[in-house]
Amino acid sequence: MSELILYIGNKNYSSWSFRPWFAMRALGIDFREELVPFDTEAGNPAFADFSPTNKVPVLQHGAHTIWESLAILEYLNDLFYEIHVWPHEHDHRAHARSICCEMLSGFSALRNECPMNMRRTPAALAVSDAARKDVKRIETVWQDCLERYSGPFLFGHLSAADAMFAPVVNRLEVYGLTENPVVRSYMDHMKDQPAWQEWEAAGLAESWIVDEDEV
Ligand SMILES: N[C@@H](CCC(=O)N[C@@H](CS)C(=O)NCC(=O)O)C(=O)O
Repeated sequence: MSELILYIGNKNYSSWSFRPWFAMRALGIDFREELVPFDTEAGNPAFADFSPTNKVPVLQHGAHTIWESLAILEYLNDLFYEIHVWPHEHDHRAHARSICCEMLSGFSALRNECPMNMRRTPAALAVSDAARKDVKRIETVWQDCLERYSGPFLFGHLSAADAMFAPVVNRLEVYGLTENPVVRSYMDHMKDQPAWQEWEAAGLAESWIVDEDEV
């Protein structure tokens, strides 16, 4: 099989890159990482060499280019069916896809006001009502999954759903946005994963600063 190459941005800030990277690393899918740092002044011209949208993440597999984090997870699910990137049962899978589409298209107040930032020292941030509403909805979504499928991940075993929400775990943590014990225990479990710790350590070691993501 051709090598899988995952193009990503900075580990400290690139929340969309984190999603497929975390899924691949945590699920044991072999790949080569190509990190292309953001160049905010020049508008990321280097991304044009590999990305049809000038955004990351992008997965290269032989002649195939796959972009958009969710499309990459779907591709991996098709390629490694035995790994179950999505939950095995079709109704669980439908539920997982629903919440991931909600993540992809929603929670814009939270995403805009609280960028993922692995290096940020946790400190409470006063956020808008819209961002608070996003947090409430995420707490409901996670709590429902954790109760229905008995944890410790959203659908029992680690899946694309955990990967799609991984940057939100960082946001809730570093901006002090939740005290919900069920949610906090899920966040702790995610942060304990070796894949999380590998990404976080690399993010902490980076020195690039993206001013607009420093809140
Ligand atoms: N919907 C896309 C979002 C990709 C995205 O916005 N990526 C950011 C990095 S986290 C990016 O490449 N930004 C560069 C830019 O907008 O110039 C996905 O799910 O992959």
